[in-house]
Amino acid sequence: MTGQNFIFATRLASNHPDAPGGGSDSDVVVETKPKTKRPPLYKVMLLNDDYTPMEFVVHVLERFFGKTHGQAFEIMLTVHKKGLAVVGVYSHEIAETKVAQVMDFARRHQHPLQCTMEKE
Ligand code: TYC
Repeated sequence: MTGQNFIFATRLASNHPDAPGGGSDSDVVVETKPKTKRPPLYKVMLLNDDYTPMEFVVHVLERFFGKTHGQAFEIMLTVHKKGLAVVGVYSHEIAETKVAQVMDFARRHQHPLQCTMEKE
């Protein structure tokens, strides 16, 4: 983050800064944080299991995460071998939507596939 922001605080009275010639040696410099904060991002992850077919996971990655077939196959294999993989990073609302879409799609097809999110 570039630059610090400062405000000048002062006692209210004859030395009020809004008054002409306001401010005095009693003014205090207060450091504040710049208030433009980026919103937090969330990792969306797929978890491995023993039952969900590989081709179903590949389809999920293409359909909900915009992966090409090659990318989807690679990510699916990573999940299969390592237990989980991050499949995308999104705002809280988008991540929640992705998780809900995948969980609903898996449930409707009676696969135990799990999708979770975690603050980055
Ligand atoms: N382990 C599954 C199988 O052998 C494949 C699989 C991959 C399941 C990724 C879930 O998130 C997953 N059929």
